[in-house]
Parts: sequence; C-alpha cells; structure tokens
Amino acid sequence: MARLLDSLDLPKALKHLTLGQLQQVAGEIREEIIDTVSKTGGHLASSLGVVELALAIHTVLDSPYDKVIWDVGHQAYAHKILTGRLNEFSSLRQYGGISGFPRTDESPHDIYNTGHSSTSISIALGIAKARDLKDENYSVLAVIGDGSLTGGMAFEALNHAGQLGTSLIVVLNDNEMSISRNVGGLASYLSRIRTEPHLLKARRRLERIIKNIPIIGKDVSESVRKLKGSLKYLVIPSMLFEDLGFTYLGPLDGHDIPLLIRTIQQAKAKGGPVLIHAVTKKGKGYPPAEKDPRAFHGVGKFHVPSGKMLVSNGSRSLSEIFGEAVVKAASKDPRIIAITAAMPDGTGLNAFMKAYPNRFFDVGIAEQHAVTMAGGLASQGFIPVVAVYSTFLQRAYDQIVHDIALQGLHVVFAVDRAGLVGEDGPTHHGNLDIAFLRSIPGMTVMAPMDEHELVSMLDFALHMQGPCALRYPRSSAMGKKKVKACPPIEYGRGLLVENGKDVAIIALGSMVDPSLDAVGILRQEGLSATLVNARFAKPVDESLILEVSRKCKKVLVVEEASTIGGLGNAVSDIICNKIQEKVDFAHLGIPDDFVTHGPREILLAECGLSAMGIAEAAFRMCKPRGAISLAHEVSQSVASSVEGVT
Ligand SMILES: Cc1ncc(C[n+]2csc(CCOP(=O)(O)OP(=O)(O)O)c2C)c(N)n1
Repeated sequence: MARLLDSLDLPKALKHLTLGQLQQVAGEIREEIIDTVSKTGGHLASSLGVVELALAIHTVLDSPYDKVIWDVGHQAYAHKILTGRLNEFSSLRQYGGISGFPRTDESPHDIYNTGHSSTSISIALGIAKARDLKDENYSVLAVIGDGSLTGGMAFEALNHAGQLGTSLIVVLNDNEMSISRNVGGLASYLSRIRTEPHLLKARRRLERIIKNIPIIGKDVSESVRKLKGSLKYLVIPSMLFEDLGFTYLGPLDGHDIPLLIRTIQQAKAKGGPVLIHAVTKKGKGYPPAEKDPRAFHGVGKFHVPSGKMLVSNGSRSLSEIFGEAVVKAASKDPRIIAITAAMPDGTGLNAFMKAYPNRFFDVGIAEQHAVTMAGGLASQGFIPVVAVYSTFLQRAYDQIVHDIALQGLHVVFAVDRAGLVGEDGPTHHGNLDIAFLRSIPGMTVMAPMDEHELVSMLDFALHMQGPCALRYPRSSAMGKKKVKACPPIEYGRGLLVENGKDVAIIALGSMVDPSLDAVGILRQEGLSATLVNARFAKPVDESLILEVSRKCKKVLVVEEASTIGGLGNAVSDIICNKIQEKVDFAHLGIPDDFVTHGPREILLAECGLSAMGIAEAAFRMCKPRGAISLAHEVSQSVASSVEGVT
C-alpha cells in the first residue's frame, strides 16, 4: 500500500493533516526508522521515543524560520524525515550519506551541529537573544532529554534563560533513561512529578485544561496564567523550573499528538521562557526496544522481527577488555574506584558496577564533575579510574589541568574511542586528546598496540604516581599477539619491533599493527624498515628516537590522532634539537580538519593510516621518484571496528 508519508510535501503539509493522518504518518515514520536502522545501525530507541514530539513541533512551528534545536541530536531521525530527507534516509550514517546527527550543511532545518550533550538550551538562548537584538519574531525551541539535563551546562543555561525572560521553549523529553537508567537527584525529582498519585491527578486536570484552551486569541495567555496559578505550588511542592523563572507545563503524555500540539501552541502564545515536560517511552512502538531501551539506545545491524543483533565478527571490544582488567585490579586493591559519566556500557565499566557497586560512580553526563570528584578521591588516597570517551574528555580540560595535574594527583584516565570512531562522525571522533593532554605538565600519556598491551598498561598506570592517560581506539581485540615479544612496560620507554636500515617508522597505539604490515609491504619492495612501538606519547623515548633517526636518516611517525600537537611534533622537536646531520621527517595522522562519518577503516585509509598508506609514505621517503606496486595483498590490518554505535 502506498504510504501517506511518500506523498507529502514536508514539513509544510503537516499543518493540513487530520489527527488520523498525523497518527498514520507517525506509524510510517517509525517503520522507516526501524527498517533503516536495522541495516545501518544508529540511535534507535531515542529516535522512536520522539516521533510524536517531532510531528507536533513541525506541525506548530514553521521550520526553518522557527528554530528547533535537538540536544545531542541522536534522536533527530524523525526530524530528518519530516524536513525533506525521507529519500536520503536509507543512507543514514553511511560514508557519503546523511549524518546520524543534525548537520547545518545537510539541511537548513538543522540549526546547529550537535553530538555532545546538554548544549541545546544555551544554543537556543543565544539564538533567541540574537532574534531580540535584530527585532525579529520567530520561535526558538530546544528539545532536551532527562539524561542530557544532568549535564551542568543545561543548568547554567536554564539559570540564565530564567533571568533573561526572553521567549524560548524548552521541551524536556523525559523517558527516565540516559543511555542506561538516568541517575541523580534530578532523576528522582522528575520521577516524583511523574508518579506521585496527587500529582498524577493534577496532570490529568492539566491535560483537560490545556485541551479546552482556545488555540488562538487573547484568551490564550490569560488561560495559561490561570492554569499556572491553579497548579503551581498547590500540587508540586517545589517547582524547580518555575523557581528558575520558567513557566512549567507538564508532565504531559509525550505521545499524545493533539495534546502536544496544543501545549506547544500555548507555550508559543504565552511568551517568555516555557518548559514543557513531556513524558515519553524510549523505544516506543518497537517491542524489543521498549523492553530493553539500553540495548537499543545505539545499535548495530539487527533482525527486525526478533530484535536480535547481527554481530559481524564476534570478537570482544577493547572497552570490554579494559572493563575486565580494571575489575581484576580492583579485586586486589581496595583503593581502586571506577567513575563513568553516563557510559557504564560503552566504557566497559558495567562489569565493575556489578562487582563493586560501592566503589563505582555513574555521575550522569557530567564529565567535569567526574574528573574533579576523582581528584577529591585521589587526594584522600584512593586510585580513581575515570573512563571517558576521548571526545567527551574535551569537556573536562580545565578540571584535568587545575584539579588533577596541578595537584599532582594520581588519577588514571581510560580514554576510550581515541581516534576515529566511524559512523558517528566529527562530533565523536577523538583525535585531539594527545594534543591537549601532552601539553599538561606532569601528565603521562600511553597508547597500547593491542589488548595485551592495554592490560599491561592499565596495570602500570595503576601503580605509578601522578596523572596518567591511557588512550585506545574503538576497536575489537586482535586475538593472537602479532608482536610476539611484549616486554613489561617501562616508564617512557618505547619498543623496537623491527630493526631495518632504510626508514624508521615510529608508530603509536593502534597504528603499530598496520605499520607492521607496512614493513612487510616495504620488504617486498626491497626496503628494510625499522619499526618502533612508541608506547608513550609523553614522556617519549628520546634515546630510542635518536638511535633510530641516526641509523635510518628517514623517520615517519604514524598516529591515530591530530597531527597538530601529536607524537610527531614531539619526535620532530627531538630530531631538530638533538641531531646535527640531515634527517628526513614525515608525519601521518589525522589532518587539521573535521573528518566526516563512515566506516572507521575507510576514514583511516583516507588519512593514509592504512598499511598501504603507511607503506606508500615510507616508500616515497626512500624513493621519491619511484612508485610502489599496487599489487600488494594488504591484510585487514586495522582491527575492524566493533559493531554498534559510539
Ligand atoms: C558530553 C557528552 N557525554 C556523553 C554523551 C553520550 N551520550 C549520548 S546520548 C546520551 C544519553 C542521553 O540521554 P537523554 O538526553 O535522556 O536522551 P535519550 O537517549 O534518553 O532520549 C549520552 C550519555 C554525549 N553525547 N555527550
């Protein structure tokens, strides 16, 4: 049967649909999302939960004249479909296809690039003030989840917006979930509003009142005022949002399209800062996701009828291996504490959470607090391990500098998803950590070449002093050891893996393995290469660098990190400052640009970070006029990405 969705000129057509038609479109959007994400992977449960919300918003507002900002943006699939991207939707998260997050270069309806949490209210407030200053008249609406509301920035923005009093609508999409169950006092507060019996009664009353308020005309704001007066303080003992200066409307059923439409109309007519509290079900409309929204928050490919995940290579992720290793270490040392910022699953710390619940802290989406709290614990003799994705650690830079390094505290940073993450794209790539961590006095930065070295480095990090970061990519374990000899970690010492004479390749972490394959390719081309596993990005092994540079006179540094500020800069400084004779230097890493989304292997290859790319770069240094044979069988050298979503 032909879909109504295919015949509509969206989003304009929404305003002319009947309720029945809007409900039909909601169903069709859900099917489209489930079908596509089952093939592409993506943020399924979050997107299914806001279909009615997206429909109501685009029915009432005139996007892109009115501005809609989706916090994190992982839940914006329905918004994408409703704003003219139905035909491209099957390319979601694919290389060259549409992004899994709002992107301003993709559509004028995507007002801001998002991917990191808790930014939407600040963005919306800035846009609303710009509107006021330019004497313009559009509406600005931010949608923020209850998980994202645990981020400090969201509170900073609410605090400011309430004071400024400008017209701004914040829709709180409350599904009781972050990726895992939401945490903290705010979650308990929202839960109380949702479930206390006398508040439930008030909620029904509120819904009745809203349904009876005229949609247009001067009675509207009077009705809203009365409505507020009748409910505020009377039924909800401490109206946090009202006290901050917002008109609070809710809690409302976030799947009731007419109720949502009317409430957004009310909020628009009322003016000033308004918070609509919409209660939604994460995974709505797809039973496996409703049952297990955590597993379906971010998924790889799956079988639609059963909800079974289709895992392609079955091997374990580095995150899982890290998680197991830290549990083992904690069993021997009661001082070890694990901290995550709303990512117990993604970081592998769920094992620790189960084994040592008293020594485990999920702080919510609060990376800054996670780091400084670790500082407090470390100051009292504990050994905190803060497991954070590289991209989200950016949030806590000053805390690392001021609250950890300056105090000389022993905190271990497990920096997961370091390097290119793949399909989640530029907001999630973690290529800056080496640059921003290396410049901090007293910081140690390590990167393991495989899971075996990861475990050894974690052990080393737990037993040293001072702040220490261990960075590893979004990758699966390699299984067999490729480099047989794996001597114990020594502070600031690298490892000579191959001892050739024509060119020295100095590789860091994830780049050791493809560099080893590159050495094999070079051998077939008649060149003998040295390979150093750098192990440390700080402090670097100066004596080994000097030794191989003097011997080969050609040095290629390879790292899955920004070339600016990376290991390569440290190596070139040493060569420039300490070697008199001429040494050719080249550097492969992530260029000074925001890398797009797509499979990690493709993105790495585009940066020259494949076995063939590394071999070609080394070959060019040795034979600038020659050309490497294209016939080399390049093994799948970069451990393939783990299934699923960052
Ligand atoms: C700064 C930051 N830390 C962590 C994340 C990872 N992350 C993405 S979505 C999410 C949970 C968001 O929960 P919520 O806002 O309630 O949205 P829901 O998925 O439940 O709809 C987290 C922790 C992030 N995007 N940004």
